This record gives sequence, C-alpha cells and structure tokens, in this order.
Amino acid sequence: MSTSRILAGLLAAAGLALAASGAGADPQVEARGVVISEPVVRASIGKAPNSAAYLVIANTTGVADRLLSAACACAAKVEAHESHPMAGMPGMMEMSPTGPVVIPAHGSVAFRPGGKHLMLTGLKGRLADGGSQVITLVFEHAGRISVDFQVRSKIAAEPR
Ligand SMILES: [Cu+2]
Repeated sequence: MSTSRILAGLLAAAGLALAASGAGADPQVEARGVVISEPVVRASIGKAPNSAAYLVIANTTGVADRLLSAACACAAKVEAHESHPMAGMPGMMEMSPTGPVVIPAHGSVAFRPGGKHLMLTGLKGRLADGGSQVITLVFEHAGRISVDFQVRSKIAAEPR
C-alpha cells in the first residue's frame, strides 16, 4: 500500500471521528462500510412490555447488505417491523415483521416512527428516558455491530 493511500485512510478515519464528536451530533457507528446514525429507542410507556427502536443504516460499499437479525439484553426479542395502514380501518395502523432488510449498495434505509422499526418485545425492565441500551445488529456482510441507542420519550418522526 502506498504512503498516500495510508494517509487518505487516516484522514477519512479522522473526519469520521470529528463528525461523531461534534457538538450535538448524534452518536454514529461505522463498521466495515456500514454506518449507523440516529440510534434511539422509545422510553417505556407505563408497564408496556414492548418498545421500538429507530436508526438510519447507510451502506457505503458497492455491495448490497442485509440486516439479518438484532438483539438486546433488555428484551426477549428484537425484530425488524414495518408499520402500515390497516385495510378498511381508516386511521389505524398495524405492523408486521419485515424479514431481512436490504441496505442497498451506496444507499441507506431509515427506521422511523410510522415506518420501519426494530420491535423490542418482552422488555426485562423499564427503559427510562435519558438512558441508553446496546442493541447488536447482525448483517450478512458487515457482521455484528453493537450500537448504543439513546432512550428517549419523544422521538421525531421526520428526518432531521
Ligand atoms: Cu412493531
């Protein structure tokens, strides 16, 4: 590997670190070409045994990847879901498991309220606003990536 290549790699790494540590910046995790940003999980509502987590997954590589599974020590199960309007029930939403979620080459997929989310079922304790929870994501190519999700009682639906 040439010296200039190494330097370019170091600069790219430094740039990412700066972006992640900027004032008010969301925590961002990069591993093997997959970049996770805006990781948040909804704080528990009353004694509800379920919650949902949101994030944006970007794939900087030229090969499509797939989110195969996810897990959290805080829940019995974590599963990718998609919300959609209920047929014949105006204003009502329902949701169903998506199966593996494709992250296109040089593309990204947003998990946001009202759309895709990571469903946490069988919570083992209350998720308190202001805390954090590690959720481990498993990708077909990028492998396992553990991400610190911020616990929030209010979560914006729209991209920021
Ligand atoms: Cu769900």
